[in-house]
Amino acid sequence: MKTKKQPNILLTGTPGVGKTTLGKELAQRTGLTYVNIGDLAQEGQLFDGYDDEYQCPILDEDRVVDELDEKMSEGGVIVDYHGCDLFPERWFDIVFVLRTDNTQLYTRLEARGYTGKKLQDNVQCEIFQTIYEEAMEAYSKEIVHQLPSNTPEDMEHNLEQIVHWTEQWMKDHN
Ligand code: DAT
Repeated sequence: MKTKKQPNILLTGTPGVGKTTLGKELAQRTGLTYVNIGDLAQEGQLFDGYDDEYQCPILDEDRVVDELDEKMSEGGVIVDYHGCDLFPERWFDIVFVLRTDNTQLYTRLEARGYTGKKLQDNVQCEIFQTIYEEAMEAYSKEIVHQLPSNTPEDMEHNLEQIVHWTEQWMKDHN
């Protein structure tokens, strides 16, 4: 097995919490590669059917994992997805679950065009901390961290924390 020179980071949480904004900026600041699972699936048509209720294609999880596995073993990847138990546990050195207050999240998802059941279910997903619990089940608890993502100050603080963590990881592993 190859030893990685850079860590792999998972950014997860309910849609709208700020994973994409954080992930892209983090990639800029660290030189790590940002991978948005939704975009990757779209590009490779890694889908397996269509969900009528949520009006979105269903991810073919096995093909997504196959597609990324080699890149992940090399290290230096920031993965962004609103779920986390589909990935192999060995992929990630750290997992961040972004969290947003439900009134804030409601406004963000409405602005994105979500309505009705899709809007309500996503806000409920955040209220019930579904993704956080999924992450705590799927990964070693010590590597799972929640980050508040309500304000631009939170965003900047999170960026600084993760950049710092990444630099430290590289010192320790090189
Ligand atoms: P996600 O990738 O989790 O779906 P996003 O990065 O697309 O979320 O962000 C959704 C919207 O919310 C976008 O307009 C940016 C805004 N946003 C994200 N995080 C924020 C924060 N910490 N403070 C203020 N606005 C934020």
